Amino acid sequence: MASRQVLFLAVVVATAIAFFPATTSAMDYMVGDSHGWTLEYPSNWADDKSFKIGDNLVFMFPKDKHTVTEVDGPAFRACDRQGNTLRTWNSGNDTVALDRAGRRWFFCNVENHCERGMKLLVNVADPNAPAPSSPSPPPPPSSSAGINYRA
Ligand SMILES: *[C@@H]1O[C@H](CO)[C@@H](O)[C@H](O)[C@H]1NC(C)=O
Ligand SMILES: [Cu+2]
Repeated sequence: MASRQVLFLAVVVATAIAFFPATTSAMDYMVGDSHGWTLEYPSNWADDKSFKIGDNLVFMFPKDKHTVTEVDGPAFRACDRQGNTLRTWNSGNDTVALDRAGRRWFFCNVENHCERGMKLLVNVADPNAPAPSSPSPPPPPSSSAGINYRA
């Protein structure tokens, strides 16, 4: 009886592992680390990071000096403060949940702060998406390729 319970447990564990492969724990990222979300924000801060669904971005900044403004790609690229704004956070301690896969664009909507480097693009991965397949090799030539039957 005990061994049946052990077997049952083993099946449960194996099933859990099969259904949740390579699930890593969610991360809270302090944007800009010790610089925070300020004019000292290092523009390459995100370069060595891989964001995934479930992670959070925590923006810390002096309230009323900056904003966290989520915009679309064109507004982001142009630092266009009149562009398409999706959402703004301005408490100075703002957690943005990365709750969907894909690109998200943030900048500071104060004066020329975006031009001065307060802009952040994150590319959020879906850890449960199937791994991208490697490019398939070209199909092998069919057996008749190159043969001129009328020769
Ligand atoms: C920021 O907010 C979180 C909860 O939203 C809180 O736990 C934390 O103490 C706050 N940090 C500061 C420095 O205010
Ligand atoms: Cu700013």
